[in-house]
Amino acid sequence: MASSDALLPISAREEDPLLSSLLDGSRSDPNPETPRGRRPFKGLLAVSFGLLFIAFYVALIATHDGSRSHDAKLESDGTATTTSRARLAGVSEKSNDRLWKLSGDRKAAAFAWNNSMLSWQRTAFHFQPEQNWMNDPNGPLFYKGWYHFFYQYNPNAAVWGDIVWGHAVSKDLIHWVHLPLAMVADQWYDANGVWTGSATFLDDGSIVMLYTGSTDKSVQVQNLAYPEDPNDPLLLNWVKFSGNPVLVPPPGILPKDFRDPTTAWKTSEGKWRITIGSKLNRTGISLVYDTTDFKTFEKLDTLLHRVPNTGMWECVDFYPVSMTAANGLDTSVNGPNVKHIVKASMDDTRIDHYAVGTYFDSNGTWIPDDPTIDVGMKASLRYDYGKFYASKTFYDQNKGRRILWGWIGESDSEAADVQKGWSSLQGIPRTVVLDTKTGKNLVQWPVEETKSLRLSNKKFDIEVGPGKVVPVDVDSATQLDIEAEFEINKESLDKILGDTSVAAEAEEFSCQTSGGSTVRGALGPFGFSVLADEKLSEQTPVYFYVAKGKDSKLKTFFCTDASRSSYANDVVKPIYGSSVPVLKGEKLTMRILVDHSIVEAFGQGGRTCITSRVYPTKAIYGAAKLFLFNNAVDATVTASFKVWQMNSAFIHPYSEDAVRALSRN
Ligand code: DQQ
Repeated sequence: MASSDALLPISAREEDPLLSSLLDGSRSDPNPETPRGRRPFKGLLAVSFGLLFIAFYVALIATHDGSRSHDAKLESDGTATTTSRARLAGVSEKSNDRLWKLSGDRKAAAFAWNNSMLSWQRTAFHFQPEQNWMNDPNGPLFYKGWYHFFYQYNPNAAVWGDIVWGHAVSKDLIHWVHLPLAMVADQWYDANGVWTGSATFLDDGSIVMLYTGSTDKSVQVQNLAYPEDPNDPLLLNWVKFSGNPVLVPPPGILPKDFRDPTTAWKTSEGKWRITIGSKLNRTGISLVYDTTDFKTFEKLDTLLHRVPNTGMWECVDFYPVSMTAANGLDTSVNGPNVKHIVKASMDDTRIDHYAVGTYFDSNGTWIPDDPTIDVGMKASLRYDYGKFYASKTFYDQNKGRRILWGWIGESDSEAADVQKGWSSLQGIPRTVVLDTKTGKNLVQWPVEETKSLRLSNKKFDIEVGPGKVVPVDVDSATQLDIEAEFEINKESLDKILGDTSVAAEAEEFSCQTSGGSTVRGALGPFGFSVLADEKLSEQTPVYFYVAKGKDSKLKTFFCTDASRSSYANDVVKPIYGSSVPVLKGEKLTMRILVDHSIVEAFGQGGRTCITSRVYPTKAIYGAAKLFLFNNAVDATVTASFKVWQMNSAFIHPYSEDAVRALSRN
């Protein structure tokens, strides 16, 4: 591979060793692992844990003060205190601020953001609250003609803390009206936060919501809530069950390691079953409970699953996928031609990992099809190779599909978030199905309603020779939907495959560590540079890199390189990506959604997805451009693509008029 700084003029990129080690997922393990096969809940241990548990439960119920003292304790700049608050509370925090301060830029002053730059970062068609902090998606559902979206929300600041449930409704998952907060922290059992939870439809069509409360003593417990008026399609008011909490940490589980109940599914015996993420030492685990009424629960002796050395599992998701059909499955569906997905959000790395496997109804366990890529292992599959965390799916009975929501955090500093007054987005909701062609991975795709935002489009067929950069003539490049097919010219392919002097590189290549889009290989990289200024001094390339392997076969990688996305020094600018399966006869395809500070990229129909947050300082407003590039040394590439300008979504504050306007659409 050669490097070509001349082709794509850029400012030099500095590696951030601290960031690399975090993204890398390499971790040291201070605690000895629970030996394989040892059952931590059994035998003598269980007796002592049992006694401890009774004492703990009595203390938990007896010592709560029944009221909530809840002062906002944010520092004026919202940084250091917030970080430690989240960590102390036992949940994910935002750590970019610390990251850049500890990186090579630590002596430099933070970039001087002005209001015009910060205003541009707000998105036009992604879901976000009017202001302040948002994190995990919660309890998504479709009810009486409305999509409901709940989310972790801080009503008081643009940083994590004081968490309650925000709520919004939509007819199409694109246009939204914000509603009043669904649940606030007004009980001892959620005084330190109304944390993540999920919805279940009971057999009679009524809804129950299970969520984690962080109690007045910061113990993680599970609570039950339900709509006050089932006839209200907007589900405005929620009642918390008088007998809450319905579940407390079981023996052997630490008080801050028990959170995020899933949607329930039916067992063959007709009971409801849920799973809840936790950890035992460094082993990530998913506990399983059966219930008939959501008020009393029976804990299974077995775990849904466990993976050593993966740390705390947050926001576990568990659902069936069809091996044959393209539609989604309701959570309780099981049987032949059904596989089950386990997804866990790794608290240590902030990565959502999933695996495809087999579920056993009889004892509530699940095993991965391929144990070498089990949930949370370094090589395991990810929903998204960029910024995407604490995701949750739901079955949309309206359209017979399963939809995935993911929290897209910021990659800038907390100081900048405080200055702009908001933090975080939700990704465009994606349909998620098993890839029936490979049988090994999921495919994700923006919900079809996204197309309703498409305005004018332009179609292009462009042949790009090695080392060429071509401006793409679109009026404005800040809100785009791009669909493209690439074909490497046959002579180039034959030449490379037949030429033994061309070294194999597929085994060593990785988007993250192989130098990004300026490094020139025989057959790549090629793709688009989005959010680029005229001189390409800022740009975010989204590209394929095709590499020859030792077996002389080609392997394709799909990457996004944010390392030159901004002149600012106080943002994290990673190179993201992974390999992507390309089957015989398939062209290389990509789709990219650009919406101000977010770039979502879908490779090969959504087999590999990459979401990036980028914060250009020059390539904004009218100065944001789109380029096509081919940085390969040997290959000529033909790109056939369409670019749509994207409309802004209607995302309005709560009023009856706004709800009426949305119902008319
Ligand atoms: N966020 C919630 C927790 C969850 C974490 C708190 C994941 O319930 O584990 O805001 O981002």
